[in-house]
Amino acid sequence: MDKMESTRNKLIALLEENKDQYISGQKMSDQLNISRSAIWKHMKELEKDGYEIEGKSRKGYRIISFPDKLSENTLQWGLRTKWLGKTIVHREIIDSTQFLAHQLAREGAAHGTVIIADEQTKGKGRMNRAWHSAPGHGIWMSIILRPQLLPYLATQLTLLTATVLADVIAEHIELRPQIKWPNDILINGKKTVGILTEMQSEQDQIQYVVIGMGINVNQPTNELPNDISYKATSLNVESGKEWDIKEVIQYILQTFEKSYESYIENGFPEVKKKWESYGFKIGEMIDIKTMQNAWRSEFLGIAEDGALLATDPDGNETKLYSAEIAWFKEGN
Ligand code: BT5
Repeated sequence: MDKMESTRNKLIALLEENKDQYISGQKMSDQLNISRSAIWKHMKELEKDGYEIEGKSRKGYRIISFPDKLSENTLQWGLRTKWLGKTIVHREIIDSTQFLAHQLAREGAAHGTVIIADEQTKGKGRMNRAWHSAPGHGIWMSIILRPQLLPYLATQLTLLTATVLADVIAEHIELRPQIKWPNDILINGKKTVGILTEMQSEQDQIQYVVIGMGINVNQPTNELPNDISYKATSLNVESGKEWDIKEVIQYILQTFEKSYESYIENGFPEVKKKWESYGFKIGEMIDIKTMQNAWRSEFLGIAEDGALLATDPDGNETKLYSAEIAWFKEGN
């Protein structure tokens, strides 16, 4: 955090502490050790960010409301993480947060840098599929990580991310998420979250990983595009509530940081266990579709490297790295 930002955060803290009364420009200037004109400039910046601040001559300043809208400031305010999101880049509109994340990572952005947009015009899924990113109603976010891992282990980060988002949905939103291998989270059978992990690596070393996550939060039913409305849903539709997007993002970042640290320290087994508690259950029947084939198999678990364990069409045990999977439903 640079000096400007930390002064601004202190200023917001001071206004928050004094929110029921006026605090004089002089008092703020004494406490923050900056001039009164610097205070005034910060106030103007905060107003631009959507903070509503009342200024009265001879009384001072009073904060009336915090902005709903996302910005680097509002996202960082109250964020309880050590390293994740210490740098947040927020855009109202962007092509894809993945593109900017790659660019910033190539330019040396730190481990834990977060890119967030209110709207994406070219949100992307896997294999160049489109990801619909409604303005202001979802979380469209990419995280840059620089893990000291062998490149083949990066898929574990997708599964880790899925467990983090499932935890957030279960604990904070109080809905029952199901993870569909490898990267979807469903609620009541409909997709609410998509995860896209991309990586730049050398043979035995990851340079960086970008984990993109798209979460449908506040879309009402009629705002999900027609072509996917039968298979997609949002937290709003499922819970009947509107969610504070900023709060959900902070909760995600806090949960992610904890789970990531524990994964780096203890390895994949914990993630695997958690994943299996939200994902397919061992022994369940699943439908598998690959480029060449479609068949039904028993779900045998996930391998240490994150691959899906199933039987192939001939009944032999196999590891799958890329396939479309669905729960087998009676009558399908
Ligand atoms: C994914 O791909 O599910 C990964 C989506 C990742 C999106 C995030 S948003 C932040 C970051 N920036 C980006 O540009 N991307 C990441 P995949 O498994 O390929 O699923 C894509 C399919 O999901 C599409 O073909 C649609 O059928 C469906 N879909 C598209 N938009 C959706 C939405 N908003 N909600 C639910 N399903 C959607």
